Amino acid sequence: MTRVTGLIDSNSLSAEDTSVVIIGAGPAGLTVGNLLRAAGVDCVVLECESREFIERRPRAGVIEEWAVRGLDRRGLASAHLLAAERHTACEFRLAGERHRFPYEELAGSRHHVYPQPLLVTDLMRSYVDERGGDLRCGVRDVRLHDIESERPSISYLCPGTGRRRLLRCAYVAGCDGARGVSRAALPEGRVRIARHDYGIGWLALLAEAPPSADCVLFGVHPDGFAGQMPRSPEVTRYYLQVPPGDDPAAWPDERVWAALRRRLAADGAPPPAEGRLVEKRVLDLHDYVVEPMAVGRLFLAGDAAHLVAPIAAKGMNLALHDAFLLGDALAARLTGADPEGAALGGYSGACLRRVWDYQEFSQWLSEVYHGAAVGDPFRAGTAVARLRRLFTSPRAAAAFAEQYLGTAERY
Ligand code: RFL
Repeated sequence: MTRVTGLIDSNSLSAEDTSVVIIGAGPAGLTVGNLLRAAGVDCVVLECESREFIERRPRAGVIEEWAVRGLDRRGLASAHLLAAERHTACEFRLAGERHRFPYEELAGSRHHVYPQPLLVTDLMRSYVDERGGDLRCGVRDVRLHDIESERPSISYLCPGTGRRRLLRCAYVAGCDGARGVSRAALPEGRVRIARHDYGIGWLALLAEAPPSADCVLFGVHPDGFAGQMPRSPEVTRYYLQVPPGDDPAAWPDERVWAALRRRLAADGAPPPAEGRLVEKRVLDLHDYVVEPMAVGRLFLAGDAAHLVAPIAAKGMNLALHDAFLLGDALAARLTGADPEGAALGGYSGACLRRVWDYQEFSQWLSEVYHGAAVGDPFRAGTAVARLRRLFTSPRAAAAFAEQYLGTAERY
């Protein structure tokens, strides 16, 4: 376990030793923490929010089946996750027509409908309550030191005392999401950060209302994209394409529901069921990728390393993929199963193949969703052709299903 080794300098920094410090208790950080604890490796998870807050934060809603299997193989899939509702199809709506896309038949795989707060709660329970993992919530001003040395350290302000504390470790897992400190701690010139801005906004909405269909809906409309993602029988996520930087206040509830009704309208389809809108915020769609995902003893995972706009519902799946590889590689290195750290050495390359594939798919899908609404008749024509190809070419449909479910055999 973590050992307190006493004071190390005149500022009364109390220093402790542990094997791995994990910054961030999202899906990536908690998965890495669980894998380390299961292997008997000591670690500390530092999180700036409270446990209650992160167990309720609404975000993703679906997990690809390979990721559920990955969790299950590592003893991290709860009975609820394994029994969760599965999605086997999605539906595109275009020019008043409904096109159901039965992806399970094509890819042999499904999505599990399991909102991110439930997964985080499961992982938290397993890490803290079952495995006795060390989680420190509410920490402030986390700083990374000496990440290119063999003994990096992390310091932070303790919420209870307001004092700075120091954790010395062998490895650091930077799992602190898009706004964390890990990425910023990478030494200049050692990584490349590739970024893509879509120039498109999405109004992200959560409604206390049942979904109006049993699957995800994608509305392709000249006014802009609209999406409906069932979360539970009581809660539904909606997205509306809006100008980037738009003010959510410009979208009073009546305007939201009118736009959803119009953009999702199709023959014989019921209108969206209305309910209280409990989240309303504008996302400016963008992606980035950090290459490589590791420098010295700092390994990034999840959104800290790459952001993929929620266009194809990929972010949490990528975070889990990274966490499986990183947790397994760190455990192997620290238990002596992989004394040379070969898996850690291959970590970044192994993650990035899936990351870039998902980024490319999101870009491709973005054009399908948004091309009809950019005001350029040429792009509108090619976007609709892209979509129609899915309903006329079995090979194109199969390729789409494989990318949508992430089932390619090798990346
Ligand atoms: P997270 O979940 O952001 O967790 C990072 C954690 O780090 C903490 N933190 C810090 N802790 C200590 N010190 C600091 N300085 C810190 N700074 C931050 C944070 O409080 C947090 O607890 O990152 P992680 O683990 O990499 O997981 C990534 C996923 O959360 C993300 O990719 C998904 O939510 C993306 N996403 C979706 N992904 C899917 O696979 N399917 C979906 O359907 C889907 N829908 C979505 C989404 C993201 C959305 N937002 C955030 C734009 C829908 C939305 C609206």
